[in-house]
Amino acid sequence: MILTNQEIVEAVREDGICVLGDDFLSEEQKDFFLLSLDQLSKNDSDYKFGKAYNTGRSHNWAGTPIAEFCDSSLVTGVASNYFNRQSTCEVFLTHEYKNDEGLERNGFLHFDRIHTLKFFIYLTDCDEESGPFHFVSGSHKLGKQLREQGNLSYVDNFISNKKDYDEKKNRLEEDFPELGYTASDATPIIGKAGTMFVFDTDLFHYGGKIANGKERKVMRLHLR
Ligand SMILES: O=C(O)CCC(=O)C(=O)O
Ligand SMILES: [Fe+2]
Repeated sequence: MILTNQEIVEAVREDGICVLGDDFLSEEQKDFFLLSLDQLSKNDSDYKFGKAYNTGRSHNWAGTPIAEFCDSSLVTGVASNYFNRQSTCEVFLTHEYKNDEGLERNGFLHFDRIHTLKFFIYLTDCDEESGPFHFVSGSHKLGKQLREQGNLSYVDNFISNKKDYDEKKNRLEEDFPELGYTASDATPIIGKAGTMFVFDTDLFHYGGKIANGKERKVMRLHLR
């Protein structure tokens, strides 16, 4: 299944997401991404599902396979086509292995409060029990409306703005019960290590809720 950047962008515009499959990355790339996460995992992290690291802009990885991937024609081509302007790329690495501290924000069916295009890669095999990413196809159109309505309530004061961000409504079941969406409306993406997909964060989605004894490792690129 070889999709052109144009086809990927069209799918994301239409459905909010495009699943690219599991044969885009070389063994070297996967090994390096995993090793990078394992190195970071020595550091503390305040993430209820395990460990999560925002490693900042991709240039922090200059000269490594991570920067090389960020600069690939796939990532840069899809991003420039989607945004029609320059964008920035941040690299996140996460390891989900805990389910006894309650639900982290990404565990609730939600759209993101900051509009982003994300490249999401499973670095470990992910089955139904390993906290797969779930999504509601096509929901990004409603998600965009809800996000923009929320933004209108922003006030022009930086302290309130920050507070507003923390309190900003983005969870379907808690904040918009009248819409009737529940986590059970969402479809999981199951796949082996290397499985990659691209989504617009206005899409209703959640993930990271692993079963006992299971784990999931992920690399995400945030483009905006
Ligand atoms: O961990 C997941 O599968 C969901 C992550 C998420 O909510 C996001 O990347 O915006
Ligand atoms: Fe999210």
